[in-house]
Amino acid sequence: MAERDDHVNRKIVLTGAAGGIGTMTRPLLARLYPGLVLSDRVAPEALQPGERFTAADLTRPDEVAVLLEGAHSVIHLGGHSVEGTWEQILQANIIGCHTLFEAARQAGVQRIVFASSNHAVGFYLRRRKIRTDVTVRPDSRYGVSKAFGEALGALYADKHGIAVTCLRIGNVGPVPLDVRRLSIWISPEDLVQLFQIGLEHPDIRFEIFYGASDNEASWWDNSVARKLGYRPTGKAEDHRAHAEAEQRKIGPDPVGDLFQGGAFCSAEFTNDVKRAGP
Ligand code: 15L
Repeated sequence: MAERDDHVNRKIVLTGAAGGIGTMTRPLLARLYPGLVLSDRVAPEALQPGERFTAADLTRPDEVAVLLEGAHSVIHLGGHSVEGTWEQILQANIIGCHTLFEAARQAGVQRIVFASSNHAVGFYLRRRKIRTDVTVRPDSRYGVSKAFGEALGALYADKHGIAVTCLRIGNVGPVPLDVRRLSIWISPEDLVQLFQIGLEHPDIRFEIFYGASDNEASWWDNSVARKLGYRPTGKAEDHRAHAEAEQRKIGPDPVGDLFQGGAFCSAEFTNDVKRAGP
C-alpha cells in the first residue's frame, strides 16, 4: 500500500486498549505501528516496556482532546462491549463515541477504524446471507449504539473527509466458543488485517466490513473487504469439534437460535418470533 510509508510511524491511538479485543490485538499492532498510543480509563495490566499509555474517559472532551493531540489515526474500541442499561450505553457508546469523533475532527485526525458489532444487524435470520449495505436491525440497546456509531462515522466521512472504516465484529478469540460463533468468529490476526486496511488503504472513504474470518458457515457477504485486499487466514471449521462440545453445555434458546445475534435477541424479547427480523 503506497500510503504506508507516509504514516506508519505517526501517532495512532487505540481506545479501549485494556478491554478484551484491545488486549488480544495490542501486541500485533505494536509490531506494525511504532507510534501506537494505548488508551483506556485505566492502564491495561502488564503494560509492556515500550508501550505508551494515556488515560482518558471517552465522555470527557477535555481528556479526549489531549489524547488525540497530533494523532494521525484512531482505532476506536472503547465503550461498553455488551448489552447494558440505557444509561450505561448512553454514556459509554453514544456520548463517548460522539466525543471521540468530534475530538478527532478538531485534532485533524485523518482515519478512524470504529469497532461496530454484528449486533447492529443481529435480528437478521440465520438463514439469510447479508451484505454490508443492509438496513440495520439492532438486537439490543448495545446494537443500537453500534448503528449510531456507524451513522456518526458516515457523517464525519461525508462532511469532514475523515476516512472511516466500521467493522461489524463477530466474536474475537483464539477459537469459536460455540456453534453460533462458527458463523461469526474472527481470529485476532484477521481482525488486525482489517484494522490495517482501515488505517492504510488509499481508497477508504466510508466503509463497512464484517469482522469475520474465512468461515464456511458465515452469514455475511464480506466481498467489500475482500476487494480491498482482505485475505483472512482463520477458518472456524478447523475448530468445529470444540465449538460443538461447548454448545452441548448450553441449553437451546428458541428465539436466539433463529437470529444471527443469538442471546442478544432473546434477552427481554416480548414479540411473536414470526413478527421479528427480516
Ligand atoms: C459483541 O459485540 C460483544 O462485544 C462480544 O462480547 C460478543 O458478545 C459478541 O458480540 C458476539 O456476538 O459473540
